[in-house]
Amino acid sequence: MAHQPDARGRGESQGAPLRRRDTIAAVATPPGRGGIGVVRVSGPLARDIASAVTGAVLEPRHATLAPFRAADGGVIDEGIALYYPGPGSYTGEDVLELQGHGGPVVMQMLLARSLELGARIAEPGEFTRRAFLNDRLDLAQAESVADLIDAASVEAARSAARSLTGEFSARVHALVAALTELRMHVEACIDFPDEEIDPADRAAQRDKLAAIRASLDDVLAAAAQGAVLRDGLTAVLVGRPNVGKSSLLNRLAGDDVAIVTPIAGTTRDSVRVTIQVEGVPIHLVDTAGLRAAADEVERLGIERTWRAVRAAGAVLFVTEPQRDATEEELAYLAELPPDVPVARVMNKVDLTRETAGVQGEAAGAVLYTSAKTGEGLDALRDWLLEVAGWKPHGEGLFLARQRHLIALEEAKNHLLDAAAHTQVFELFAEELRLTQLALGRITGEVSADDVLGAIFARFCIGK
Ligand SMILES: Nc1nc2c(ncn2[C@@H]2O[C@H](COP(=O)(O)OP(=O)(O)OP(=O)(O)O)[C@@H](O)[C@H]2O)c(=O)[nH]1
Ligand SMILES: [Mg+2]
Repeated sequence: MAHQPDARGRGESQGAPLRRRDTIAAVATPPGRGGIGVVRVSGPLARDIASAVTGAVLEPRHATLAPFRAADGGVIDEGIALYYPGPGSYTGEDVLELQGHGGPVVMQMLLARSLELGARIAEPGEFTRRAFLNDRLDLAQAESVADLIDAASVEAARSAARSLTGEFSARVHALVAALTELRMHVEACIDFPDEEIDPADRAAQRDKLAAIRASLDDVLAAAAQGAVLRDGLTAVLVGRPNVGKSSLLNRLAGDDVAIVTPIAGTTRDSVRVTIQVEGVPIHLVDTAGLRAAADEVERLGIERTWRAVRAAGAVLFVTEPQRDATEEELAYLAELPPDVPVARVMNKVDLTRETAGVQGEAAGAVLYTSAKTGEGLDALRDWLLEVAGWKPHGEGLFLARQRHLIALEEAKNHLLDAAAHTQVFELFAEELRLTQLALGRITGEVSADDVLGAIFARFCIGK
């Protein structure tokens, strides 16, 4: 066969045997005070550091209460030391965890002690990177470590945990396995003239291809929904002064985030707050009301409004229902970027039952709300979810990243091309190979070093 379908190419581990790594250390718990703080050490010196600090030979994977000592024998802290010999550890190397009292000075002293004993400070994400390089986690799992830590809702955390335990990777691996099988089948046909191929074989190949396409579509749908959970939507509240933008923001956030007064031109700066709607993060931006600015501060504020609008995933254009849209409002509406979904929000419906008609182009969604009574806000939330691309999907989402979606889309396109070329075995086989390569990037079987660097650099230190 021309290509090894499951060839691995993990950057540093490619070809030459793993080079002996140095020992890294970091405070693994967040800065600040807490009941417990953990210093984590990984690498060949972990064992020696353990005995130098605790004065004991630690039994693997047993909690040992011990004094943690400085070089002069003075006690820094008393805590629990845990030693995990490699490869059965998080990183796959020898790992030491010193669980002390979570004060910043204690933690820094313990870290300094580890450095004194030969470790160096870990880079962001380096523990997880080593776990990946030592095959403890694949790339999608490693990314989900960061996503689980950063999860902003229960739903996001659940989806990240599903990726961490390998469910997402298992689905991708199943696709790769099916592709490998189909490729072997197709590549075996390459050397034979067309008339020698059993038509039943061709039919079987087409069936297999169809099955792979269907399950790729499933994975893509679950991943796309997961990406919504991770990234959410940025929605900007825009409109004339005094229409109730800040009041709507406060009501949606359930908190007095922005100042509200009857004075037109209250909000000067953009105010941001993230709310959760069914677990989907919606980043709301309240802005300075649009009008011919009265002073320099307001002018700068309105400039910021337009900047926020240009970066928006959705615009809530707020007006009052008891009057028709003004010329000015219609002009502002016309200035909104054409590709951003806009909802016309008629606020203050509690003041009047007679609502003016909606004017202006592309009426799109029209919502009637009252920031005062809360009327219409459920419909507003529903609209935001719809624009975010959220469909109630139940279980089975993966907290996918854009990187994963791009790879899945690419795989899908190659499968489409494969389907178009089932008659020419060379082309068919080549498209299947490209599909497999795209999928391999998700789990990191084929990843360039710069991609790995970019992924792990976004972790915090100690992870
Ligand atoms: N009755 C009623 N009053 C509202 C409603 N929403 C806002 N208001 C009032 O309208 C006034 C202006 O509200 P804001 O939320 O400050 O309006 P804004 O659009 O943020 O105004 P600027 O910041 O000046 O652009 C305040 O007196 C609010 O109490 C509503 O739904 N019903
Ligand atoms: Mg305001």
